[in-house]
Amino acid sequence: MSDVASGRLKLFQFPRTFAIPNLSPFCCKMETWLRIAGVPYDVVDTPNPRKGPKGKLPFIEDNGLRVADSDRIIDHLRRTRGIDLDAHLDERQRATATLVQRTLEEHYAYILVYNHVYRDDGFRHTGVQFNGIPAAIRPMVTGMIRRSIRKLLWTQGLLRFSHEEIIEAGIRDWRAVLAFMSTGPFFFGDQPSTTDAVIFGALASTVLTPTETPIRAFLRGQPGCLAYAERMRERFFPELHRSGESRS
Ligand SMILES: N[C@@H](CCC(=O)N[C@@H](CS)C(=O)NCC(=O)O)C(=O)O
Repeated sequence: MSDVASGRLKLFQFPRTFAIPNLSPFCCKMETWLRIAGVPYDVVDTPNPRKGPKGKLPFIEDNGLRVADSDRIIDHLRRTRGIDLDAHLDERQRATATLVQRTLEEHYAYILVYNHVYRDDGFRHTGVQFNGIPAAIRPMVTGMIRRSIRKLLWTQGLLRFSHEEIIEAGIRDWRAVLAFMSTGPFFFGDQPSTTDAVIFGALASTVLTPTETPIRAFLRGQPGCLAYAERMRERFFPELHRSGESRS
């Protein structure tokens, strides 16, 4: 049976690395959302974001229709499948969800790129993300990617600050997010919501990967924070939890 006939959704994302769903917070968010919602899907590993409708990952293909951007994909699934992970949230929680998302996706995500890709300390580990590229051209391609990241971070403004200032800004992002986190098991209490997918995306990439930074150390030292990340992984990605036990 063809994929179109079976109606099974395809999720295009970077190949998995480490014992987390994805190094990309947006790909991790998307796959976590699908697991929380119980939507069946097949992963298509795509090291090249240019293949997507918006030149970024993740994107999906649903009955022949390609949709890019994690938020747009969630909207699409809400409309076409009637799934709303946030139906139980009140107005204040919805406002908090937006603020948390903006903090992590529009600010902290750049700090993640800075730590994982721009800095040699991070790239030493995360360079494995590019192992799918033929060895002969890998140094050239990764060099190009890292130069474009440098340009992006300079234009965005982050690189105008010292390393210490960038780290301090990242810790400030997380202090703000954690100030609103319930005692669990999920961000808003008993039921998971889209916010858990957003947070797990950024948190897994920070605390369950080997790139050592003061932000990672700070988060690992916060009561319940590492436990939350591990609980999310265990609950929604049990196959990764088992393989990550000895590594994280
Ligand atoms: N707003 C998008 C952001 C996606 C995004 O920035 N993806 C990054 C990976 S983390 C990407 O594909 N970057 C490649 C590029 O910009 O060339 C979403 O929520 O899906």
